[in-house]
Amino acid sequence: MPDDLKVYASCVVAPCRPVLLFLKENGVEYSYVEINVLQNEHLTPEFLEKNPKHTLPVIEHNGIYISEAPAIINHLHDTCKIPRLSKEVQSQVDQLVSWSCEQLHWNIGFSYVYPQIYSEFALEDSVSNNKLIETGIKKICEDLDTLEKSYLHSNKSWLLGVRTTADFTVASIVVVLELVNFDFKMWPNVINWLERVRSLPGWGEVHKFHDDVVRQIREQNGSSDYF
Ligand SMILES: N[C@@H](CCC(=O)N[C@@H](CS)C(=O)NCC(=O)O)C(=O)O
Repeated sequence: MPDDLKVYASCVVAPCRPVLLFLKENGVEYSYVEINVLQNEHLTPEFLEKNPKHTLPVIEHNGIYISEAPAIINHLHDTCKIPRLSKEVQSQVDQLVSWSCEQLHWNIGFSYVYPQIYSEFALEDSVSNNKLIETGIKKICEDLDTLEKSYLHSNKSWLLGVRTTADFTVASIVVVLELVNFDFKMWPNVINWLERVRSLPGWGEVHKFHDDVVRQIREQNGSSDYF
């Protein structure tokens, strides 16, 4: 168990959740510091000293600061002495964790969901913003097709056949689509897999804020699918 592990995270930032799930799943103790991004707490001089790139999550461990969810998970693996899977499987896990926190989060978050719900992520003129969202949805459909057909085909329960960190990491990013009431019906394997991941211990606690927001959105839209 690492000494003095502090996690700086935000309940609205999706890539924070895989780190929290990883810590909970492996019983690692830590102290939690909520950074209110809506009030720009990640842009204060104190926070920029911890992470000049001002992204969340960040961990502080024995005097060093680490950002980027995949690097944090990798660091925790070693310092908490959490057993690695076979080299072959671990490389596949690392590949999916990096992909989800980079390309998938870029496509789902910054190119589709955030420009629709946060004004600071929307492009100034509405034509360009609509173009961004149109391109975003095409990439997201490709990403969901990849999950559906290349990872979750043939009744596979988990992305890599066995449950790994990749499942809750990829799922934490995919559920960001719920913030715009996205309809997953073209991807039934993804729907079933999301239900499975959602029932894992720790998921509900870590996603409480997200789930509450989604529930409110669904109530406003009169839809009760999923919950
Ligand atoms: N690749 C990063 C993604 C983290 C990320 O995108 N964080 C965004 C959340 S939307 C953030 O902190 N944005 C605040 C900013 O960039 O000022 C990771 O894996 O940690």
